[in-house]
Amino acid sequence: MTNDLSAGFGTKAVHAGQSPDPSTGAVMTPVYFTSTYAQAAPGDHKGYEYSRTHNPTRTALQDNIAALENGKLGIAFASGLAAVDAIVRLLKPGDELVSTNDLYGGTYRLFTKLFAHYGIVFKFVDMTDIAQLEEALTAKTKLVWVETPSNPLLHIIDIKAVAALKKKYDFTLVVDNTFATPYLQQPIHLGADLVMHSATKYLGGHSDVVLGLIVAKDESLAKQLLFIQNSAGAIPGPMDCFLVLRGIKTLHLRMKQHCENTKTIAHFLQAHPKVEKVHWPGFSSHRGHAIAVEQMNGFGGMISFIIKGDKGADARNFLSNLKVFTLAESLGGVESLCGHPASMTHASIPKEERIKAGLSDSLIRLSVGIEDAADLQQDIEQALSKI
Ligand code: P1T
Repeated sequence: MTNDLSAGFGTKAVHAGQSPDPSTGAVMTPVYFTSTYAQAAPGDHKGYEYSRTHNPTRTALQDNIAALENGKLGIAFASGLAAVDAIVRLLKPGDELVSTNDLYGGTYRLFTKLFAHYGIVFKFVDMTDIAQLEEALTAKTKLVWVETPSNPLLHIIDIKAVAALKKKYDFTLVVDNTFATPYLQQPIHLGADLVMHSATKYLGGHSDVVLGLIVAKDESLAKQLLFIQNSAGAIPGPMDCFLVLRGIKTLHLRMKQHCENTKTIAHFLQAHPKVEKVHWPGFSSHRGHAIAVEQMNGFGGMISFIIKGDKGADARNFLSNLKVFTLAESLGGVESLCGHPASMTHASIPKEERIKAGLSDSLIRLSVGIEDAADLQQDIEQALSKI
């Protein structure tokens, strides 16, 4: 079964793109460790010539994510940032890309420190206010980049409202769906042209692989991206593709637990006397709550928050005192992680820009895992008690 759109999410997660190996009956997709494929006569092959262009393990993963995101084609890359890089290569000097102003620091760095040198113009706007987005759009805008929920402030952008602007302006809408995953949010249904993932996070799910994915809604964009994938060559190896395929088989189960645990922790933090502000789209007081209810099937596994009166020192102490949460970059694994965006994942954004976007030195980010929520809560309580 490759792309049976009538099947439920869990069924597609387990089976899409995969069927027992015809030569042996192996139920799990083999890891094809080969760089090349025998040809019977020049040009007479079975659809596989060279592994930069095609590899059967990668094909299975690409078909699987295309089915989950309801797109035409999946295209896999060596990392999430390699996937971002491939998308920006669709542009030419003079073209403009308008992006959300709260986004992963590495994406910001790639835009402003690498691609800006090639004459592509980047604008960062607060898209929680669609009027601000429309103000930034011009005839030169070729791409609109939406990260929702955003990293690390959990802003929610109305994908349908952004897509509605395509009637008036001619741009390709990209949604970085890393925080939500297709289990919680399906951007193509909401009007996106491309969906991008750091599969390193929830899709892989076990913090053991780095990989990026794109799903294209239509054939023409898919072809251009396949050309870039083959020409620039930033492909993942077959073992990495296998690990993500295996991770995705439990995505729906893991996401349910991430959402449930995160709800418990968010409410616990919100009620704690030492906590000033909690960012989590599940609160009815969250600015994007109504949109999240509309466009997501749950509020995800990420929280960011600030300790009362903190200038940054308390955040650092708190993070060093956690025992069950591991202080580390990344997110989306079964284990809980914590981080300090200002000095870790978003350190590449100049301080002035960070502060302008609301990302202060006191912000703490949690990736809530699937351990027992009571243990996670106790861990946070003991770390806060030392402040
Ligand atoms: O790390 P990589 O697989 O290259 O993916 C980059 C990326 C893209 N988009 C989003 C929303 C991301 O969160 C990331 C990577 N983020 C982290 C490593 C982090 O800790 O936030």
